[in-house]
Amino acid sequence: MNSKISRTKCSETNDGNQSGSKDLRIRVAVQRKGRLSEGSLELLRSIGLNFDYYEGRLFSPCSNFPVEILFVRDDDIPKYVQDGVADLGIVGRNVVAEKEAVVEQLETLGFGKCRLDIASREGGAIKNIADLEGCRIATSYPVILSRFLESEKLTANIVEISGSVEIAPTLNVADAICDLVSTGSTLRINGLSPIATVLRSEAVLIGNLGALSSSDTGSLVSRIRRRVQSCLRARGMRYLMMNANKRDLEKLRRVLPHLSSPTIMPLAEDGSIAIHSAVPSEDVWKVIEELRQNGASDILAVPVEVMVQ
Ligand code: PRT
Ligand code: ZN
Repeated sequence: MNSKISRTKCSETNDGNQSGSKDLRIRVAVQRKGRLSEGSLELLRSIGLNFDYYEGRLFSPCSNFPVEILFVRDDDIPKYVQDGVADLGIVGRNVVAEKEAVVEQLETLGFGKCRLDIASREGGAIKNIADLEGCRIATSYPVILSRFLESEKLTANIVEISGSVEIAPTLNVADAICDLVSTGSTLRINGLSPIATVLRSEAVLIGNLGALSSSDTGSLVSRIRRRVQSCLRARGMRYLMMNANKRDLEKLRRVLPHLSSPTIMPLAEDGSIAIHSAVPSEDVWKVIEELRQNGASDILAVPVEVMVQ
């Protein structure tokens, strides 16, 4: 791979206006087709990037921001970002660790959550980590597994398999497996049960080491990162709106989390007020119930799209 591929010049300003001023595009690499594709595209759209996508496409330029989206296999993303072929990438933390990519992990994105587990036959002889000594373990993650075994001071035979790792014990290719697990149903169907978690993973935004500080693309990379941070913050929040009598204000204030002071507006009806406040999504029902008990009425909770601090 040519790691020094030149950057595309485009005739847009940072806001996408056709002004004639020359600027650079940055590249964001995402999984072309797989478990992370939908979440990655949804995130890029929610940060305001406007682009076309259809299956089989390799590149998509954005019409309103100097970004080009690169659709590739997830395994290639860490190296592309490390080598500067892409400035940013969205990929599982497990792949970054396996490829030993030298990149900056900028944000954890909250989707594609899974664990890399070691599992053995249910009711079999391997019941805990110590029992793995001298065993054969099938995996697509030999680098992560060998590091784990080393840290546990165990010697085992790693059998590298590229897919359907879960059938290795049935085929007598291995005594145990080390594979990704999300719901656990693949393990159960194959008569396996987990004995240890090697790594917890989710999709992460990674950046080329020089990308944030680069004099040409650094500010674009920072803008994308800030937008991602704002969307992630917003996803964890609900915006609450309610009506109340002014005399209940102090009680209601105590119920609302102290993240930011609520907005309070007088209503046409004498003594009535409207109160607006952002609340963490996980607490929203508890807060609504307490607000109601303390005199609030007509309570609305709506999702927050963007939250810039
Ligand atoms: O073609 P390409 O190389 O791009 O894709 P891929 O086939 O290598 O990857 P893909 O799309 O399967 O997964 C992409 C990423 O999604 C992984 O690297 C993880 O970061 C994340 N992810 C989250 C998972 C899972 N959950 C997951 N459950 N990746 C794989 N699985 C598989 C697992 O390997 C096992 O076969 O799902 C099965 C177990 O699932 P449960 O629900 O039965 O436990
Ligand atoms: Zn892959």
